[in-house]
Order: sequence, then C-alpha cells, then structure tokens
Amino acid sequence: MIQLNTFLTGALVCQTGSNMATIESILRENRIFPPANEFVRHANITGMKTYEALRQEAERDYAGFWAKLAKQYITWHKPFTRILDDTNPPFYKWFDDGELNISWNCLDRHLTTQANKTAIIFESDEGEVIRCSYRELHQRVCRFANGLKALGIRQGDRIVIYMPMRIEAVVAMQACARIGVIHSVVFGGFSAKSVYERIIDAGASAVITADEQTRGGKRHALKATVDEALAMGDTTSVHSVIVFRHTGTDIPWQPERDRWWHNLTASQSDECEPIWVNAEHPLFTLYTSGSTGKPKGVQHSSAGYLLGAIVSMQWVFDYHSEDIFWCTADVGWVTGHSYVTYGPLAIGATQVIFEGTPTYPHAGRFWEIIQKHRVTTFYTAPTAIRSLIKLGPDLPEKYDLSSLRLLGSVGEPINPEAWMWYYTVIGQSRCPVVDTWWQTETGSHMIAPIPGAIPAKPGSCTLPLPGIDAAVVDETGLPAEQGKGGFLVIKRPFPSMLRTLWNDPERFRNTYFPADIAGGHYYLAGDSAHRDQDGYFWIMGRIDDVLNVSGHRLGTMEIESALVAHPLVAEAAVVGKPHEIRGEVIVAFVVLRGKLPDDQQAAEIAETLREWVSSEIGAIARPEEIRFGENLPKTRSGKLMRRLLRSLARGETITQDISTLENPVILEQFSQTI
Ligand code: 6R9
Repeated sequence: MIQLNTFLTGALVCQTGSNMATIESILRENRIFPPANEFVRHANITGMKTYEALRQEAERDYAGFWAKLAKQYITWHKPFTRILDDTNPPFYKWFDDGELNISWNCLDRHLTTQANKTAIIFESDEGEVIRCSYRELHQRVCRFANGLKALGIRQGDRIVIYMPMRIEAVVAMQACARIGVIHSVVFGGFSAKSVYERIIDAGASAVITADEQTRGGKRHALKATVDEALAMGDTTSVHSVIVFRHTGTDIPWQPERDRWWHNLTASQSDECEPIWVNAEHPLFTLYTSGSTGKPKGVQHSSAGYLLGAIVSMQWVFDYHSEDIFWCTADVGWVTGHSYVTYGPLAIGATQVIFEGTPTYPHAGRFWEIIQKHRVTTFYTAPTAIRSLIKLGPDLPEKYDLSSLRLLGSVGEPINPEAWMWYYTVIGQSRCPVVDTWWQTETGSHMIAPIPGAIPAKPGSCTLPLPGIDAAVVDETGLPAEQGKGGFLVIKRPFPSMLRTLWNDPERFRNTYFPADIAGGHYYLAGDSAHRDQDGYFWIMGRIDDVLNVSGHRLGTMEIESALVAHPLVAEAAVVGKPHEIRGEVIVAFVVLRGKLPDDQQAAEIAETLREWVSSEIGAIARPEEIRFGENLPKTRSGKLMRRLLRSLARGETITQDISTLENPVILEQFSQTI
C-alpha cells in the first residue's frame, strides 16, 4: 500500500506546484457573496440558522435524520425498518430490509400527478428538438425493458451501455434499473480496449450501443468500436448487442448477436411491471481511475444512491417544479448518472439533454440553448467555463439569460476568476453559484453551498451538506490546523456512498478506508483540502496519481501502462502540467527502446504515441507533450522522481536534490518539448 506520508508530500507538491496559481489567488480571496434577497425569498432552505439546525438534527440523531429523508423522498414498495447496518465496516448497508424500484421512483410515481409534464427537452448536435413527457418516457422505458427481458436478460445481469448523449441513453439506463439489471456506462469517447476491459470485468451479458454518435458536427463510430472490443478476447458472456439507429450509416452486422433497438421494442408492451429490489441491490457500476493501472468498478446501491441524488436536487439545486434544469455532463460520467438520469427524474423535473459541444456550430451554443429553453438551473464544469471566458463577454451578452436563477460547477476546482466571470457575466450577479465537491464514489454532492443559506466564496465549495461529516485531517486522522492542508475525509458512512469495488472488496477497503487513518473508519476521498477561519473547505487537488484533465479523472498509471505497451517504448512516466483552460494536460516522459531519436524522428514517434494512447484509452488521455530521454530520473532505491518530472514539465528551475541521478544529462534531454 502507498504510504500516507507519500500522499501528503504529493499534496504539498500540489500546493506549491500544479495548483500554485489557484492556491495563491485563493489565499488572497476574501470576497463573500451572500445569496441575493430575491433568491432567498423563494428558496427551499433559507438562512444559516436553518442550515445549522439541519446539521444539528443530523448530529443529534444521525440515523434518524437520514431515515426521515428516506421516507420523505423515496416511495418504498416495502418500507424499511432498519436504517444503518455498520456491523461489518467498511461494508455499510442502509435501509437494507426495504424494497423499491428506482425506475418506478423516477417515472411511475409521477404519472398520477404530472404525466404530461415534459421530462426531457432533447436538443441534437444539429439543433433538432425532441420533447418527451413523463408518460412517453415511461412507455419507452417499459418497451425497452420488455425487449431486454425478451433477450433473456434477468435481474442481477450486467449490461455495458456505450451510447451517444440522447434520450435513448437515459431509456437504456432506466430500463436496466426497472428490471434489476446492473448497468455500466462507458463514456462514448473511450476506446475499444476500454470497452473490452469493462465488459470483461463486469462479465456483461449484453452491450447497448448506437451505430454512431455525433458531436460538434463530427461523427464517431460506436458499433464498430464495440465489434472491435468484442473481438479482443473471450467475450462469450455477451450474447446480445443492441444497436440504436442514429446516423443510419452502414455497419457490420452479426445476425445471431446483433439486434436493432427499433426491432427489439416494436412489438413490446408499454407496460413493464418493475422488479422490486432490495435497497442494497447494486444499481450500477461505473469505472473510474485510481492510482493503479486498472480502473476501479465503483459499485452503487439503489436506495442510498437515489436518496443522495434527490436530496441534493432539493437542497443544492433548490429544485422548484417550474425549473428547467440543465446539466451538461455526459451520462458516461457520474455527474450524468446523478444529475441527468436519476436525480432530475426522481424529483419530477423538466431537464434539457444536449448531444453536442459548447461551441458548435457557433461559440454561443450554450447560451443559445439557455435562451431557447428558458433554462433556470445550469450545471457545468470549470473547463467549459474557462474555454467560454476566452471568447469574451460580448458573446453571452447577445443572448437573453434572464431565465437563469442558479448556476453550478463540478469536476475540478473552479479558480476564483472563472467563478467571478460565471457569477457576473452569466448569472448577472443575480444567481448563486454552487461549487459542488463530490466524486464518482460519493454518488452525490458532499460539500456544496445550500444556495439560499450559505454565503459563497469564489473558489471554495463552502460547507458540507447536513448529514455529511466531512473533515480535513493529518496522517493520523486528527483534525488539521486551520489553513493547513490535509486529507479530505468523511468520518461517517452516508447513504449515497459506494458500497464496494466490483469484484475487488480488498481494494475497496485499502483505497478508501486505509487502516493508518483513524483505524480505517474514515472514508478517504483522495483529495487534499484546507479549511479557513469560517470552516469553509478549499479543495487543493488529488493526493494520488490521478490527473484531472478537463474535469475528467485519468490515472497516470493507466496512461503509463498504455505507453509501455507500445513496442517502441521501454519506459514511461506521466505527469500533469497546469493548463489555462483544461485545468491540467498530460506530459509524458518516454524512454525508447534503442537510441535517442533525432528531432524529426522524435516528432514522428511522438505523434505515433499520441495516437496509440488515444486508441488504447480514448482521446481524452492523449498526451499534450511527449519528451524523450535516455532513462527516467530515479532515486537510489529506484523510485521514480515524479516531483522532478513535474518541475521539468512546467519548465521550473530545479530545486530538488539531484545528486542521486546517475545520468544528469537526462535533465537536459527531458527539458525539450516536442
Ligand atoms: C463529480 C466528479 C472526482 C474528483 C474529486 C476532485 C475533483 C470534483 C470538484 C473537484 C474541486 C470541485 N472535483 N468536483 N475538485 N472542486 N467542486 O467530478 O466525479 O469524476 O469521480 O472526480 O474531481 O479531485 O476527487 P469524479
């Protein structure tokens, strides 16, 4: 196991390294933005006193607090009598004698009250708009779920979903939930190899995909990638591939295995009796990067996960029935699970789903969508905000953004400057900005302002939600001093937390509940943070070898494994380098087999390796820079000197002790950017 000391050193490096610009400006950051009166007047939760009262209620009777919310927000088929089972830590269970169905909670329960309400306003890449009511969505989910059953798919089976960002992706996920099938969505930008690895790890019995996806005017193959993935090894567990016809392009077809979505659903009934599952029944697994080469299959429960999604819709997004909610995340990420597929539907909201990119066919696309659909609540990532800032304030000014009442940010720290732009230019100083800290593993928001109650500070995700016992601690688990960096932990189990890692309970325990910290009782988030004099949390960055490129998590080890799998490469190390728009970009240090290449060869090989990494993992993992040297900098004991590589990547003066370097000339070699 990685020593916690190493973790902390990593955190400090972050503080003085990758996040330096952010941290410095954060330290100077003392602006406070209390919620505007107009917002508070209509907010679900108003004032710090109410927030404090909720926190104290959770403090007094922790289990009772969550049980009350679970009864209030979830419709149970069989009510639970047990709340938290903590007899086998860290394998916690919540509400575990209750029964429910997630799809029933997201769809059927709205049919008596608001069947004709629009559930989804879909806008395609090319601008076509499709509206789908709760009744229609229910019918589509039922028909598709019946289709899955007709293929022999049963409760507990796993299905990989590799779909474009369209209504069908939501239908596929909801249909799985309806019949107790565990879905595992793979982001459409991931490679065949990633699809293959997830199919194998999950032991999937089917894959749901489309012929192609369209984004930013470009088409990308999906079905062909699935075919490639299925040919990579023993994938005999997969008996069916269901294909949604999207662009209509010609695709290869294996008649005994492949099924058209439209044929499968054509003669199915509009009704499908949900399978009532136990509260702890796995709803989905979602693979995310960690500090080793193998992505982790984060496994979520049904009831606890749903509760987190609903409660945060209510508290953090201050949900009102007339809202038009728009979360720009793809369903391939956890944000798209909790704030596209599950949260908004469970609470009965109308939401926008957008297939395309922020700047196609023109740079005002996001603002145009907000204007066109009268979006009230807009949730996106800092990387998107930063790229839109670059285009200037006159662009959003051309659109009518007066429908907006709340703005959200997720995925990475938002630098105060970007926060201010979002607040003043997009929110016109009227809309609170909720900077939401959470993770694939936590399922829903953990630290985020309740917008009618908590004054915001640009760059801080503010305070934990009631019932979330977050803290910053040192290596022993004791609270870190105010202003001092430490490990971000959550001290008590909470309903929406991951239950385990698929097929790997030991890795679950070791990664998230390391014995060194408080005897293994705290959930270790993998981020460093500090708290200010008001108790506000400031996230400083990852403490493990996880990079955050455009708000997406990527493990350095994953990229390194991909690089060394190329026949030209002997050894590789990857670090992050700060980037104005994307947060971080990837710099790879590569030792080739054979001689050091000359400049022209180097440029060609670098391009080959970039393509290789794209095809091994996906385009988001493509290294920005590749540098070549005769060997990697290591300590005497053979440990890679990552800090040194980080300094080299940033072009900083080297202050580290390099006396142990056998071959100092590599510093010169690795300083050259290709
Ligand atoms: C939801 C999501 C999780 C990691 C997390 C942290 C970073 C997410 C953040 C943030 C600062 C925020 N992160 N939200 N850092 N402020 N508001 O992004 O999940 O893809 O699992 O990433 O992202 O480092 O540990 P996931």
